[in-house]
Amino acid sequence: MSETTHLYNPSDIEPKWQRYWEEGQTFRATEDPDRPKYYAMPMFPYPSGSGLHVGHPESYTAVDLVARYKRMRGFSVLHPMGFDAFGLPAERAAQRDGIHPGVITDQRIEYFTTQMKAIGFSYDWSREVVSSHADYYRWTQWIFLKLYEKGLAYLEDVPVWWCAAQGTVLANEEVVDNRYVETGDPVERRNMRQWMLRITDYAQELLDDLDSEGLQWPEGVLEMQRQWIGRSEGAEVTFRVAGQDDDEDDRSFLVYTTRPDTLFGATYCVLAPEHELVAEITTQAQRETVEAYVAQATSKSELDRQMGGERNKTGVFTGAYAINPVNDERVPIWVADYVLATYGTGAIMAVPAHDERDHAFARTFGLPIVPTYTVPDGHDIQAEVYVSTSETVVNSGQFDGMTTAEMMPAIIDWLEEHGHGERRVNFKLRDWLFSRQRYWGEPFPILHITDEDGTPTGEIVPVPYEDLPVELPHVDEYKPTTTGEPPLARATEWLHTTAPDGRPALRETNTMPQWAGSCWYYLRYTDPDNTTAPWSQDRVNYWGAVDLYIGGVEHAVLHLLYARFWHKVLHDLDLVPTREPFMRLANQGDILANSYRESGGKYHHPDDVEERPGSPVTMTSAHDQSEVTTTFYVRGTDTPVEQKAGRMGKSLNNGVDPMDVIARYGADSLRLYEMFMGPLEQTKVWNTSGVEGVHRFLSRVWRLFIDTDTGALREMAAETSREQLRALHTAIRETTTGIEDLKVNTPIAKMMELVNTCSGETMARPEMEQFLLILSPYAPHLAEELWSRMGHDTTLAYEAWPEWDEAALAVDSITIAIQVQGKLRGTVEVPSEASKDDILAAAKDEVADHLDGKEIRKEIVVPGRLVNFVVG
Ligand code: ANZ
Repeated sequence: MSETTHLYNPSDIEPKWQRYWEEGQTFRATEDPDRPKYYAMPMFPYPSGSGLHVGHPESYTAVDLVARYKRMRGFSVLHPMGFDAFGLPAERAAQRDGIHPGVITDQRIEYFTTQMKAIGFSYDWSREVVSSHADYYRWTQWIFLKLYEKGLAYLEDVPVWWCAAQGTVLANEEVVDNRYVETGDPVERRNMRQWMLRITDYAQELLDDLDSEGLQWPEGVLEMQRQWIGRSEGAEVTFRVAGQDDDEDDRSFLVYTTRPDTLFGATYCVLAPEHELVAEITTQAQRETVEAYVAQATSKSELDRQMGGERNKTGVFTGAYAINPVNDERVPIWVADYVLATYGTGAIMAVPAHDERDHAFARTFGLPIVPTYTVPDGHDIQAEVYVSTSETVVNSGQFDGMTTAEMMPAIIDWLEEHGHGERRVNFKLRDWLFSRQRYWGEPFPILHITDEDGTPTGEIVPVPYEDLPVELPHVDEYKPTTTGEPPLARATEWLHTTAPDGRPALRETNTMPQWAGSCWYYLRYTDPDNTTAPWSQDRVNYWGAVDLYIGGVEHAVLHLLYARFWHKVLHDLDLVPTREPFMRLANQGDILANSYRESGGKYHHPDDVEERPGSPVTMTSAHDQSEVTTTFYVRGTDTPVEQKAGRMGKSLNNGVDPMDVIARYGADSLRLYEMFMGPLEQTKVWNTSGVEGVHRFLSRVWRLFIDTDTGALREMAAETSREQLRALHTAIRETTTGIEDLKVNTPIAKMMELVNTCSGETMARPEMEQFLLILSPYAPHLAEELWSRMGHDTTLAYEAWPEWDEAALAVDSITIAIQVQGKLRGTVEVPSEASKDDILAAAKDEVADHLDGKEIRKEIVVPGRLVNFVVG
């Protein structure tokens, strides 16, 4: 037999072990009451058309390490995978290709599954969930009905972005400059009847529980959630509208302010353009200007309005005045779009001296600026805002002289006593717009009662629980109807139905947004085949909250907030045992890849590019038209291309398919490289030649165990040397703490050091086995193979995780005498194998007094015994 056949060859090993795990159901999770549980999962993917790229397995591998480690620690581990399968891209593909999105989605899931299995993740595949399958979304509908029964789901006319070309409502983030960012289609503001979820009922709880004991989330994510919930404390203050021509006027409006302490400095008020008083109070002279302003302001998105920047504040005077309740002064009422209709009361008192936006506005329109705090010497309040509150209250009548801490309660008490206002807490969080005019989503289990000619009466009836699921009907086209109804209205037979009491009814034609399915999938994993309930109490009580959840930071707000909201509702219904769904959260950093673009703008795949270091050339960058020098060319041509790292994907044509990496280096190398690239949470640039490095390491591991001439297991040493033992136990310690702390890259370096220390010499059998066990979460195929060649006939997945021995880590030390000019001046303890440089550094430190100010002429080191410094 030729020598090479016995080298490390992952393709001989990996499929075999994947089959073994699958056939033996090695990773099947069991609700074992005698063992502690551990529940670990990555965020499930959307099965896109391009399959997994090498960015996905990063978080998957990290969770897999922990899952494998915890099994070896005696935990009963639940480590599941599923698919977030509803969504717009599949619907688009369906429109384009005329294939049902369900068919397209299931094909894509199949490819994703093949890829995942080829990487050797230890999922319990029997628990797979697919959010677009009726046996899953039946329960999404079930939960919706629970929300509806609790009064947490309601229909409302809301201004939405309507994109006629796409026939759908878009989210605020999808609209820029009145166009849909993806397609450039124009969008318009429209009031439409939409399903809303009353997440605001849970605002305080969603905020408070971020501080729950045991919740281990990145501080950045906690802060993003807090900001999004946006709790603020302040007061609502009533401003009366001043009578025109000195007549009495009994109209008034409320403003919301977080700074009632500055009330004496309120020199004008602003109403949001949508405020109901605007039309009423605007004077004849101002009417035309105000109407024109209101019309253009309401067509902008909230984001655009807030992003307007301090410099280009816009607004118009209504001609009317209000009375400031604290000093009875008449202040002008303006309309401006920096005040949002949907926050607070939709009206503000403006304090230009102490608020940046108000200051900019007052400067633009020449409104008075009156400070209510002393400002530092030399600070010109007319030119510059003063937002600090540390000074003393002024211009505020009886309150003058107070500090902010005194003023705040004093003024609120005064307002409450005089009936001019009251304390008030506000949240930025809005109710959740929960319907979409799309096909590929969960149908609502809702019926609209109609009269005999089919006109809805406005009465709504939920579909009875026993009639779930309301299955997605087949439609001839995945487009809105010609009258602008959502695509489901095309399914006329499905659409017309009867209510449980026999009255004619129409089905709801909106579908749920893509977020719905991901709000509760972690609960379904506990009991995925249940046909009588979304999950059984026993199962969900056993698994409890998810112990480890890893996914992209792009989900720091919405997905996590929505899932927490549903979880809390379910908890209030006694359906789940915990108040929070995810105890420990971690985010993986993006994996970027170099992209290669020619001057004309076209991207070439990295495989089609070659570097010619000797032939640099200047080209025009398609990114910013600058002149750049490059040494990269489209393979076999003279077309230069510019290299730039970016997110992997179709648009940059730089995706790396894990299957290609596996074909070249094997899954274990892929896994190891994913972890070796750097700290989990950091952004990293993929570099295929880096995979080669870890592959070489695994080949060395192979050669440590296997005689590559014969293919037989090598003879193990009778004894493990002191150095080997120390390197091994260092690796055990680092791997243990590294996996526990999700510092998944550092253990690899220690394992590499161990193999270096061995330099081809085996350790004794027990130590060789310990090494395999700690390697196994990273390179499970190789570890299983070598484990079985060591003579074991069962998987190592449930072997006890090795403990490190402090004694083995201890370093022998020796005492070195230190002489200066041959005279003994001290001693130092150093590790027995300390380098000459280390010994010298320690020695100099010890006798620093004797060397002070003197030039060292000579350093004599007698290894293991003494150091002598010759000075002069
Ligand atoms: C007077 C004042 C003086 C304010 C001052 C701030 C500083 P947060 O903390 O975000 O809740 N405001 C209230 N409703 C608004 C709306 N619908 N659109 C735009 N701005 C609105 O902010 C509350 C503050 O934002 C309120 O306190 C109000 O301005 C403004 F030195 O009132 B303040």
